Amino acid sequence: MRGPWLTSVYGLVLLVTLPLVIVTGLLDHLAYGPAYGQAFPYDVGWLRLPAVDWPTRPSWLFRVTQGLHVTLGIMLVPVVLAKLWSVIPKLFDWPPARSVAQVLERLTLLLLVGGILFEIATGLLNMQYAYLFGFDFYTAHYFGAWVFTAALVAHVALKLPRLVTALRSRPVVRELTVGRAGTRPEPPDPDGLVAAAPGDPTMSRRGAIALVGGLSVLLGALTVGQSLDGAWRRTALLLPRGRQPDDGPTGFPVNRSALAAGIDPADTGPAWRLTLRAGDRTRALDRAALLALPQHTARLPIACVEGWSTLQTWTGVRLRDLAALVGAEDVDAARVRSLERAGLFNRATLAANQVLDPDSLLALRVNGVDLTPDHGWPARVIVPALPGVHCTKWVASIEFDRATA
Ligand SMILES: Nc1nc2c(c(=O)[nH]1)N[C@H]1C(S)=C(S)[C@@H](COP(=O)(O)O)O[C@H]1N2
Ligand SMILES: [Mo]
Repeated sequence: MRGPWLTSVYGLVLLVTLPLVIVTGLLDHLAYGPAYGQAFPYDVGWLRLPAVDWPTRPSWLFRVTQGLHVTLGIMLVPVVLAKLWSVIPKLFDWPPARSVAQVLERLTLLLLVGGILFEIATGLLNMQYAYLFGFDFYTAHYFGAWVFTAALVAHVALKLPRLVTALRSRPVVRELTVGRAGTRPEPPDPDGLVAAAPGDPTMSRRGAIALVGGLSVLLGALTVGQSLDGAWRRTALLLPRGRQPDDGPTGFPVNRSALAAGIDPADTGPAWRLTLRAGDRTRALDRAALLALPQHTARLPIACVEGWSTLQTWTGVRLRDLAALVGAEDVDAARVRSLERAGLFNRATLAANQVLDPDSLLALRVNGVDLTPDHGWPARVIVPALPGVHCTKWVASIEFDRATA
């Protein structure tokens, strides 16, 4: 079966879909940017993306970019493996260095293959929250993506003519009518992908394509549930983190429980105060005082950078109203801090547009009931289109920077 045509079919699928994975990945990095004051991701030096504030509209923006990135990325794993299998003779080309051109080509292959395997590994581990090696997966994934993308561009430039020739050599529609019995080797090719002495076919080419396509669809079907609400969520068998913990108004995924975050119930009881600060102005409000302020309700997603997302109805005080309480109508940024002491996500910086959106809330209630401890009681941030990781739970204080200060 192996040969330039089959390799080119897998290659074409990747050529069309990988740019979408790359672009959504870059957008996700922009949304979860180093600019926003969390432990992750690290500053990436000259690979920094242009400083634009992540928009708040449409509110499903990050849910879609992150969902596409993760779901497509998982679905492409069988295609990548099949493509690697189809070029196995190339990977073990011997002697390894015949000419400068060949050495350069092999170097791009090393970066290409190493790059995509690294991206798959860091992506999948991150989704399972397996922060195993004590380094920041997001930043590693980001650097790996640039290495891979550069190698991909070089590879496409080198191989595109060959891909076109190979695809023209056997019209896809005709090839799909050929069963196992009629399967013949492709003619010998300069890359040596076709076996010198092929055995009898054990499978047709259309069978190989159907197998890979079927696996891809199966993986997708076991993944998309984490981006859907209701009963669909239960189909996300591969991503247990994104599944429904239980039914009822607060039965949606929890990133970090109050227990895991070390939240002391004594700190979230009647003694809890929200501290607002802008310059030398300070206000402290308890939950009753917050509930006495104008309440606003918005239906907004939480979309976790690890892949799952969910749409819920949040009620609380507008962040811009809180800014106004300390005279920071002209807010430039807000620095939110949690009661949580040691966690990586115990603080976040919100840009001006993210504070000023009329749906940006310090939520006190969700789906008509009080927040539960795990969802951030007594108060948590929720901002349209903002990655879940910046929607700080168990908020202790918000400090507003003023534009004119
Ligand atoms: N203080 C604090 N806030 C936090 C987190 C955290 O670990 N600590 N996790 C964040 C992440 S990564 C996500 S996806 C959302 C999840 O909100 P939920 O647990 O209410 O669904 O909370 C965010 N807020
Ligand atoms: Mo998250």
